[in-house]
Amino acid sequence: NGDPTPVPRVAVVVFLLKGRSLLLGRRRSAVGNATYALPGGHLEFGESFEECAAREVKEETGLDIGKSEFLTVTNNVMLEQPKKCHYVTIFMRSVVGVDVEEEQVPQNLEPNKCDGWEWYEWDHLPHPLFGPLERMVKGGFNPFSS
Ligand code: 8DG
Ligand code: MG
Ligand code: MG
Repeated sequence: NGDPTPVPRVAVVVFLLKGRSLLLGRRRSAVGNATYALPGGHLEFGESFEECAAREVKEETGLDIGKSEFLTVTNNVMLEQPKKCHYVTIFMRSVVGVDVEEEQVPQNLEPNKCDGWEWYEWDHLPHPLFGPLERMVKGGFNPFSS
């Protein structure tokens, strides 16, 4: 790619859980285009993981999440994408009805980046999932029992 010095970046993404479902949106991006991914984005200078999680979810879906908790971190080297990138990805969790008020409806606030947000049952996930998420699921990671 044309960037002079590529570096790893930190991303914070959120497993937003509601019953047996989680919130996914299909990406419109040079990274993982047309794959289903969690809400989230880049950690900004000075932010905590929790602050970043709440900010990104709000910006992208309009949902207000109260608390979120750290689940796990993965290293994602994606050199095959149209835009080569490398992310250290922090996975957080918020549960609707516990950390998030019910009755909030997700909105697609960044339609240039996402086709829309929907709740998907864990046992019937859409495909293709975004690579980093696909690898976790195939590896047996379960956000409901972590
Ligand atoms: P920002 O400008 O709002 O900070 O960034 P963004 O436009 O929201 O970035 P993003 O692509 O949604 O997220 C940043 C990176 O996080 C993404 O390019 C790769 C990494 N990432 C994963 N897994 C996931 C995931 O499930 N969802 C999202 N959104 N990003 C993920 O490794
Ligand atoms: Mg974002
Ligand atoms: Mg995002």
